[in-house]
Amino acid sequence: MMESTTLIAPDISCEHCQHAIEGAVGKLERVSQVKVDIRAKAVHIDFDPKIVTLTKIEEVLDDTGYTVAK
Ligand SMILES: [Cu+2]
Repeated sequence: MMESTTLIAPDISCEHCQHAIEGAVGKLERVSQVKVDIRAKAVHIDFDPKIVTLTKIEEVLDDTGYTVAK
């Protein structure tokens, strides 16, 4: 069963950020969709929480340079 979440990463500012995030998070197993909304600084993710945890996704975002706001 897939789950959807929206994370806010305040450092998102342009299409470069969008592509970096969609590339990095999209590579994760059982992430079926990643969509970045540049203006909202938001990342919409559909994922299978049994295979890939939210913590893992946040780690990948952090490693890519986009720390998730809490
Ligand atoms: Cu950018």
